[in-house]
Amino acid sequence: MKTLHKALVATLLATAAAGAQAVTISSFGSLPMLYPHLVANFNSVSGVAVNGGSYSEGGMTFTADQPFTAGQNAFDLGDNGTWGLGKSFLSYDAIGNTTLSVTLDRLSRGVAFEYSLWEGPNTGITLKLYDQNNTLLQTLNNSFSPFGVGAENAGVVFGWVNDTADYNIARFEVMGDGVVLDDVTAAAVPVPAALPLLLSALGLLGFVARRRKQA
Ligand SMILES: [Ca+2]
Repeated sequence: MKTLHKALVATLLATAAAGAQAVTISSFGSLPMLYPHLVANFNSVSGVAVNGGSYSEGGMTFTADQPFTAGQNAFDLGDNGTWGLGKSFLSYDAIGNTTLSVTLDRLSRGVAFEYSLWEGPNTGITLKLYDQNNTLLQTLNNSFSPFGVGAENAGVVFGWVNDTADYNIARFEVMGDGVVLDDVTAAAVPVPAALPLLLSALGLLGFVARRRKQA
Protein backbone atom coordinates (compact mmCIF):
# COMPACT_ATOMS: atom_id res chain seq x y z
CA MET A 1 0.00 0.00 0.00
CA LYS A 2 2.78 2.40 0.90
CA THR A 3 4.59 1.70 -2.35
CA LEU A 4 1.44 2.35 -4.36
CA HIS A 5 0.90 5.64 -2.54
CA LYS A 6 4.43 6.77 -3.41
CA ALA A 7 3.94 5.78 -7.03
CA LEU A 8 0.75 7.85 -7.27
CA VAL A 9 2.38 10.94 -5.77
CA ALA A 10 5.42 10.55 -8.02
CA THR A 11 3.16 10.36 -11.07
CA LEU A 12 1.23 13.47 -10.06
CA LEU A 13 4.45 15.40 -9.45
CA ALA A 14 5.86 14.28 -12.79
CA THR A 15 2.65 15.48 -14.42
CA ALA A 16 2.94 18.92 -12.83
CA ALA A 17 6.59 19.27 -13.84
CA ALA A 18 6.29 18.19 -17.45
CA GLY A 19 5.25 21.57 -18.88
CA ALA A 20 4.86 22.29 -22.57
CA GLN A 21 7.05 20.42 -24.98
CA ALA A 22 7.15 18.80 -28.35
CA VAL A 23 6.70 15.09 -27.89
CA THR A 24 6.84 11.78 -29.58
CA ILE A 25 4.49 8.96 -28.72
CA SER A 26 7.39 7.13 -27.07
CA SER A 27 7.89 10.07 -24.69
CA PHE A 28 4.22 10.17 -23.71
CA GLY A 29 5.42 8.40 -20.59
CA SER A 30 5.92 11.87 -19.08
CA LEU A 31 2.17 12.46 -19.31
CA PRO A 32 -0.31 11.22 -16.70
CA MET A 33 -0.39 7.55 -17.62
CA LEU A 34 -2.99 6.92 -14.93
CA TYR A 35 -5.67 7.73 -17.53
CA PRO A 36 -6.13 6.03 -20.85
CA HIS A 37 -5.17 7.93 -24.00
CA LEU A 38 -7.50 8.17 -26.97
CA VAL A 39 -5.94 6.19 -29.83
CA ALA A 40 -6.92 5.61 -33.45
CA ASN A 41 -4.71 3.13 -35.30
CA PHE A 42 -7.11 2.28 -38.19
CA ASN A 43 -6.18 -1.39 -37.87
CA SER A 44 -9.77 -2.64 -37.74
CA VAL A 45 -10.93 -1.03 -41.02
CA SER A 46 -9.92 -1.54 -44.63
CA GLY A 47 -10.28 1.14 -47.28
CA VAL A 48 -13.23 3.10 -45.85
CA ALA A 49 -13.62 6.03 -48.30
CA VAL A 50 -14.99 9.20 -46.71
CA ASN A 51 -16.12 12.06 -48.92
CA GLY A 52 -17.89 14.90 -47.19
CA GLY A 53 -18.62 12.83 -44.10
CA SER A 54 -16.68 11.71 -41.09
CA TYR A 55 -14.99 8.67 -39.59
CA SER A 56 -14.87 7.92 -35.87
CA GLU A 57 -12.51 5.65 -33.99
CA GLY A 58 -11.04 5.50 -30.50
CA GLY A 59 -12.88 8.56 -29.21
CA MET A 60 -11.90 10.75 -32.18
CA THR A 61 -13.93 11.95 -35.18
CA PHE A 62 -12.07 12.71 -38.40
CA THR A 63 -13.51 15.07 -41.03
CA ALA A 64 -12.00 16.80 -44.06
CA ASP A 65 -13.01 19.15 -46.84
CA GLN A 66 -11.62 16.66 -49.35
CA PRO A 67 -11.89 12.86 -49.58
CA PHE A 68 -9.85 10.68 -47.28
CA THR A 69 -9.55 6.96 -46.62
CA ALA A 70 -9.47 5.19 -43.27
CA GLY A 71 -7.73 1.84 -43.24
CA GLN A 72 -5.54 2.49 -46.27
CA ASN A 73 -2.94 -0.26 -46.65
CA ALA A 74 -0.57 1.33 -49.15
CA PHE A 75 -0.35 4.87 -50.53
CA ASP A 76 1.72 6.26 -53.39
CA LEU A 77 3.66 9.26 -52.05
CA GLY A 78 5.50 10.14 -55.24
CA ASP A 79 9.17 10.79 -54.50
CA ASN A 80 8.55 9.32 -51.08
CA GLY A 81 7.68 5.93 -52.52
CA THR A 82 4.88 3.74 -51.23
CA TRP A 83 3.98 4.25 -47.59
CA GLY A 84 2.58 1.95 -45.00
CA LEU A 85 3.34 -1.45 -46.42
CA GLY A 86 2.13 -3.93 -43.84
CA LYS A 87 0.18 -1.40 -41.81
CA SER A 88 -3.25 0.20 -41.88
CA PHE A 89 -3.53 4.00 -41.68
CA LEU A 90 -5.43 7.12 -42.77
CA SER A 91 -4.58 8.86 -46.05
CA TYR A 92 -5.80 12.00 -47.71
CA ASP A 93 -5.74 13.72 -51.01
CA ALA A 94 -2.46 14.43 -52.74
CA ILE A 95 -3.78 17.33 -54.85
CA GLY A 96 -3.25 20.60 -53.02
CA ASN A 97 -3.38 21.23 -49.32
CA THR A 98 -6.06 19.47 -47.32
CA THR A 99 -7.15 20.12 -43.76
CA LEU A 100 -8.05 17.11 -41.66
CA SER A 101 -10.00 18.00 -38.53
CA VAL A 102 -9.97 15.67 -35.54
CA THR A 103 -12.58 16.25 -32.81
CA LEU A 104 -11.90 14.59 -29.46
CA ASP A 105 -14.60 12.98 -27.32
CA ARG A 106 -12.77 14.28 -24.27
CA LEU A 107 -10.49 17.24 -23.60
CA SER A 108 -6.79 16.50 -23.94
CA ARG A 109 -3.51 18.26 -23.23
CA GLY A 110 -1.46 16.63 -25.93
CA VAL A 111 -1.71 14.95 -29.33
CA ALA A 112 0.75 12.95 -31.42
CA PHE A 113 0.78 10.85 -34.56
CA GLU A 114 3.09 9.24 -37.07
CA TYR A 115 2.98 10.77 -40.53
CA SER A 116 4.54 10.95 -43.94
CA LEU A 117 3.70 13.01 -47.00
CA TRP A 118 3.78 13.64 -50.69
CA GLU A 119 6.83 14.94 -52.55
CA GLY A 120 8.21 18.45 -52.06
CA PRO A 121 8.19 21.40 -52.02
CA ASN A 122 5.54 20.80 -49.36
CA THR A 123 7.87 19.09 -46.94
CA GLY A 124 5.93 19.27 -43.72
CA ILE A 125 2.61 19.67 -42.00
CA THR A 126 0.87 22.31 -39.94
CA LEU A 127 -0.79 21.28 -36.68
CA LYS A 128 -3.40 23.57 -35.15
CA LEU A 129 -4.81 22.98 -31.68
CA TYR A 130 -8.20 24.36 -30.56
CA ASP A 131 -9.98 24.49 -27.22
CA GLN A 132 -13.63 23.70 -26.40
CA ASN A 133 -14.68 27.19 -27.56
CA ASN A 134 -12.95 26.56 -30.89
CA THR A 135 -10.34 29.18 -29.98
CA LEU A 136 -6.94 28.56 -31.52
CA LEU A 137 -4.47 27.52 -28.83
CA GLN A 138 -1.39 26.93 -30.93
CA THR A 139 -0.10 26.63 -34.49
CA LEU A 140 2.88 24.33 -35.01
CA ASN A 141 4.82 23.56 -38.16
CA ASN A 142 6.86 20.42 -38.57
CA SER A 143 9.33 19.91 -41.40
CA PHE A 144 9.97 16.48 -42.81
CA SER A 145 11.89 15.66 -45.98
CA PRO A 146 11.95 11.90 -46.39
CA PHE A 147 12.44 12.03 -50.15
CA GLY A 148 14.79 10.16 -52.41
CA VAL A 149 16.63 6.88 -52.09
CA GLY A 150 15.68 4.98 -48.96
CA ALA A 151 12.55 7.05 -48.38
CA GLU A 152 10.24 4.08 -48.88
CA ASN A 153 8.00 3.73 -45.82
CA ALA A 154 9.73 6.68 -44.11
CA GLY A 155 7.72 8.37 -41.39
CA VAL A 156 8.15 10.58 -38.38
CA VAL A 157 6.26 11.02 -35.13
CA PHE A 158 5.14 14.53 -34.27
CA GLY A 159 3.04 15.91 -31.46
CA TRP A 160 2.62 18.50 -28.76
CA VAL A 161 1.77 18.46 -25.09
CA ASN A 162 1.04 21.26 -22.63
CA ASP A 163 -0.20 20.15 -19.24
CA THR A 164 -0.92 23.56 -17.75
CA ALA A 165 -4.36 23.76 -16.17
CA ASP A 166 -6.19 25.87 -18.75
CA TYR A 167 -4.74 24.19 -21.83
CA ASN A 168 -7.54 21.93 -23.06
CA ILE A 169 -7.48 20.56 -26.58
CA ALA A 170 -10.94 19.73 -27.92
CA ARG A 171 -10.05 19.56 -31.61
CA PHE A 172 -6.98 19.67 -33.79
CA GLU A 173 -6.24 20.08 -37.49
CA VAL A 174 -3.50 18.54 -39.61
CA MET A 175 -2.84 20.42 -42.84
CA GLY A 176 -0.62 19.19 -45.62
CA ASP A 177 -0.38 17.94 -49.17
CA GLY A 178 -0.84 14.20 -49.50
CA VAL A 179 -0.60 13.26 -45.85
CA VAL A 180 -0.71 9.78 -44.34
CA LEU A 181 -1.29 9.34 -40.61
CA ASP A 182 -1.17 6.47 -38.15
CA ASP A 183 -1.35 5.88 -34.40
CA VAL A 184 -3.16 9.17 -33.76
CA THR A 185 -3.04 9.66 -30.00
CA ALA A 186 -4.66 12.21 -27.70
CA ALA A 187 -3.11 12.23 -24.27
CA ALA A 188 -4.85 11.60 -21.03
CA VAL A 189 -7.22 14.14 -19.60
CA PRO A 190 -6.36 15.88 -16.31
CA VAL A 191 -9.62 17.93 -16.44
CA PRO A 192 -12.29 16.88 -15.66
CA ALA A 193 -11.08 13.28 -15.37
CA ALA A 194 -8.33 14.32 -12.96
CA LEU A 195 -10.81 15.29 -10.29
CA PRO A 196 -12.13 11.82 -9.42
CA LEU A 197 -8.59 10.51 -9.80
CA LEU A 198 -7.21 13.10 -7.40
CA LEU A 199 -10.07 12.34 -5.06
CA SER A 200 -9.28 8.64 -5.21
CA ALA A 201 -5.60 9.45 -4.55
CA LEU A 202 -6.64 11.57 -1.57
CA GLY A 203 -8.92 8.77 -0.48
CA LEU A 204 -5.97 6.42 -0.63
CA LEU A 205 -3.91 8.82 1.52
CA GLY A 206 -6.80 8.90 3.97
CA PHE A 207 -6.89 5.12 4.01
CA VAL A 208 -3.13 4.95 4.68
CA ALA A 209 -3.48 7.53 7.46
CA ARG A 210 -6.31 5.56 9.06
CA ARG A 211 -4.31 2.35 8.93
CA ARG A 212 -1.38 4.06 10.64
CA LYS A 213 -3.70 5.38 13.32
CA GLN A 214 -5.05 1.92 14.01
CA ALA A 215 -1.59 0.35 14.14
CA1 LIG B 1 -2.26 1.41 -38.08
